[in-house]
Amino acid sequence: MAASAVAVIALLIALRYAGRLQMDEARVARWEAGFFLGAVAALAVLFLATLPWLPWNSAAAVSSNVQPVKVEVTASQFVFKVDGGPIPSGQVIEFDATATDVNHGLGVYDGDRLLFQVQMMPGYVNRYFWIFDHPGTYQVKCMEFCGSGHAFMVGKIEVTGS
Ligand SMILES: [Cu+2]
Repeated sequence: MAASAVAVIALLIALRYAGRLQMDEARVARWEAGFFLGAVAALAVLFLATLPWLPWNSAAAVSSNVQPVKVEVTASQFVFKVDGGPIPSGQVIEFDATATDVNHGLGVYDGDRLLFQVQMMPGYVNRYFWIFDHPGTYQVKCMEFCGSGHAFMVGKIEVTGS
């Protein structure tokens, strides 16, 4: 209520003085240009400063010359089959994900945190690169509704020390 009253009063004052206000358009244009350049510079600094913390390390893995460890993950109603490994932490892992029957989704979790997900399609191999930052048991959940057992379609990935 008080905020509305203040807004109405501010509006009335603005309308009262609207006609009298002399605007120096050149000055406003300079201020706008300065604000724009400042905002672009601030965003560029922010972007570059936070680049190392991007959650997608797939691009870094692909651009490195390291030979990845291949892991094939095949989904069928309602199981995951993981072939390959051992899967070491700190190394580039290439997940080749496919399905035998219907579309599924490969969602890899570290506890409650979803690390990444990849669509799994019959007749097509989706390739995804990931670097696990610590050893342990990671949970795999289906991310695509695939039938009556979808909610129970879970698996696991064991990641060893590097
Ligand atoms: Cu599913």
